[in-house]
Amino acid sequence: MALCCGIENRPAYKGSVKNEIGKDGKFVRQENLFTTPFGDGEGKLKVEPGRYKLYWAKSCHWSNRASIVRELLGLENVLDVQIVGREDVGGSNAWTVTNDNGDPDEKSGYRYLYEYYEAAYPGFPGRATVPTVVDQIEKKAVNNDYHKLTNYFETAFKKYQKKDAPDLYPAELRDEIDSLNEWLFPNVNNATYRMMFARSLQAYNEAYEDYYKALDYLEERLEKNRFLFGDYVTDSDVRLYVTLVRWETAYYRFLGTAEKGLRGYKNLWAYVRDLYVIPAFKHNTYLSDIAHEYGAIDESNTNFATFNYRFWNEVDYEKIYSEPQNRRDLSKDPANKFKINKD
Ligand SMILES: N[C@@H](CCC(=O)N[C@@H](CS)C(=O)NCC(=O)O)C(=O)O
Repeated sequence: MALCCGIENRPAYKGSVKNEIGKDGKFVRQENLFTTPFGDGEGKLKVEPGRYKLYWAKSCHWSNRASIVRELLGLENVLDVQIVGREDVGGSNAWTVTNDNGDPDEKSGYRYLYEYYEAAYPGFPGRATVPTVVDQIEKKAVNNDYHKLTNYFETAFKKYQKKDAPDLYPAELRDEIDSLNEWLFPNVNNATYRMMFARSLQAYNEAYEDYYKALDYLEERLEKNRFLFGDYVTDSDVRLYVTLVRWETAYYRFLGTAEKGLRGYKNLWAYVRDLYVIPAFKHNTYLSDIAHEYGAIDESNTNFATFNYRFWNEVDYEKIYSEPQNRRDLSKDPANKFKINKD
C-alpha cells in the first residue's frame, strides 16, 4: 500500500503528520482547510456540472467514501473524478494529479495536488490531502471536508443524481445518521490511525480500547439488522465499510497483538462482503492495490519481509470478499439493499 499519511521529513512548505503528534504521543489530526459547503446561496459552492473534480486515493478511506457515494448516486456526469498518484518531491511524498501519460492536468497545468492548495491558500502550512474537490475553472481547491462531503453529494447535488438513485441520507434518519457518523469518526475511522500513528503505548492502548469496544457494539447491532439502520444502506454504512475493508488487507501490519481480526466478527465480516458485492463499492475498492506494499527490501541481506510484500498480488482478495453470506435473511426487503429516492 502506498502509505497514505507517512511520517516523513518534508520540505518546509509542506506539513507532516509529525506535526500532528502531541507530547503524549497521541495523533491529533489537522483541521480540514476547505470547508465551504456546496449549495445555493451566498457563500456556498454552486453545483455546476463539469465544474468540479474529486481527487481520491485507493489507499485512503477518507476519500474512498466520497468515490463510492459519487458512483452510488450516479453523479458521474456532474462531478469529475481522478485517482491520485504518489511521487517523491525533494525527499517527501506528494499526491500527483498528472494524467495517464504522466503529463500535468490539462485544465490546471498542475502536477501536484498541493498546487491547488497553494492557489487557494498561498503558503498553506499543512498537508495536501485526499479527498479534495477542486474547482476546474478557478484552478483551486474548494472543499476537503471529508466529514461532510458525502452529505453534500446526497443533498446539494440531488438534482443531478441519476434516476432512482438510492436515498443514502433519508430526511427522517438524518439526525441519527449524523450522530452515528460522529461516533464512528473517533471510535472506528480515526481509531485505526490513532493506533497506527501513536508514539506512546498509552496513546495506542486508548485507541485500541475505543476501537474494540466500538466493534463489539457494532457486531451486536448487526446481529439483527442487515445494515446499520436496518434494511437499507445509508451514508453510515459507507463510512464503516471503508475502514473495515482495509483492516486485514493493510492496517493490521501496523497494529500489535489483537484480540481478533475482522473474520473473528461473524456479523461484521459478512456485512463487509454484503456491501463489497454492490458494484459501486466493488469498483471503488482496489483490494489488491490496498494490500500492495511499495518500497524495496534488500533480499540478499534478510529473509524477513511482510506477508503483503511477498504475496499481495497472489492472494485472490476479490474471491475472498465475494464469498457468499446470508445477510439478506435479516431484511424485510431482501431483494433490495437501497431505499430509492423518488422525489
Ligand atoms: N483531510 C484530513 C484527512 C484526509 C487524510 O488524511 N488523507 C490522507 C490520506 S488517507 C492524505 O491525503 N495524506 C497525505 C499526506 O499526508 O501527505 C486531514 O487533513 O487529516
